[in-house]
Amino acid sequence: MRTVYNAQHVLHQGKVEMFRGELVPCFEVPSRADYVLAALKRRGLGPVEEPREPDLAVLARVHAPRYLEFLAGAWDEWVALDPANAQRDALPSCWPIRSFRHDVLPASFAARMGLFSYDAGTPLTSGTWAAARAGAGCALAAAGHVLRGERAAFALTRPPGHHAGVDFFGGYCFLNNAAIAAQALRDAGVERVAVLDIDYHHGNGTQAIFYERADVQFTSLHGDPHTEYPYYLGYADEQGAGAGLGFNRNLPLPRGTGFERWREALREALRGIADFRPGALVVSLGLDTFEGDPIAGFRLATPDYLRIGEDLAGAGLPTVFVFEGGYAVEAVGINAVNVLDGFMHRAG
Ligand code: 6XA
Ligand code: ZN
Repeated sequence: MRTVYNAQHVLHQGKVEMFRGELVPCFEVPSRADYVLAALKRRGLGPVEEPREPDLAVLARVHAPRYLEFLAGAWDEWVALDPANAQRDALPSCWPIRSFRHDVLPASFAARMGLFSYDAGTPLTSGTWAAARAGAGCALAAAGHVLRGERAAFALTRPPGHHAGVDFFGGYCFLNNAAIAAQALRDAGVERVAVLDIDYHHGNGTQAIFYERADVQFTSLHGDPHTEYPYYLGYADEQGAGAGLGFNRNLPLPRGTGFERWREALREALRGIADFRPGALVVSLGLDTFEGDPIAGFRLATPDYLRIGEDLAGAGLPTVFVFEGGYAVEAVGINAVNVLDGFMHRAG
């Protein structure tokens, strides 16, 4: 399997995030991708290539132009407020929730940070835009390989993407790489695209992007939002709206869930995907379902990831894998490659 690697990921290196009333070191660190790359090479999974920069117009197929403009200029604005900010991450601290206006674009940088985000755990840094933009290019290039007939391709990039919506960042995500890949497949003529999100956390951004559409089906297996981040979306009764009714499926599982039960949910998800008869599958590949993950609560073990890859290959679909969460950094590399290896074994 071909990997499209974002060598610019390292430009996004947050210092701190808000966690339980304190600013703590970021969990979403560059070494996550480094461990995956090392494991890929060690196990000879296939060629690794770097993509070209994507056009902004392609990103605007998913994201709002005013949001992309904000991201592109945010760091310079932050430093213009105070030159000492060059040493600090930018974090939002004020949000326009119910009863506030969202149509006005305030002049204040702090106000726009809040308008375009939903948590204080997602630092914006000097290299965030460059890293995120190049990462979206990886997702697009991986989709391109699949469109040209490859059975599967892997977009190895960070920051992750599945929490990012049309016009907001959060959950360590800025550009929704999986959604950008799915939209690219649609735009190239694939009539129905399935997105399957197996990260521990519900992919609220991806769900919201496609919620009213019948051409992109979204299915997610994740920690029950009653207790798990992102809390406010990811419940089983969210089935899509308007033309999209029936094309969104959430399978929340309780904290503590082990592989046997998780795999039953995966197979249930795959049955729903088969019924949709998609032309391609995009997998949001989070590895924070691992028993050793420091910020999640499922109990999957390293060999289980081989089985996941096999089950995914059983869908028989051209598949784009997009790297998402996973913070037990050393294991993330092995577990990610186990999924891809299991997939290729079964795919033959
Ligand atoms: C709250 C936890 C963010 C979860 C990020 C993640 N700071 N999403 O792994 O998939
Ligand atoms: Zn996650």
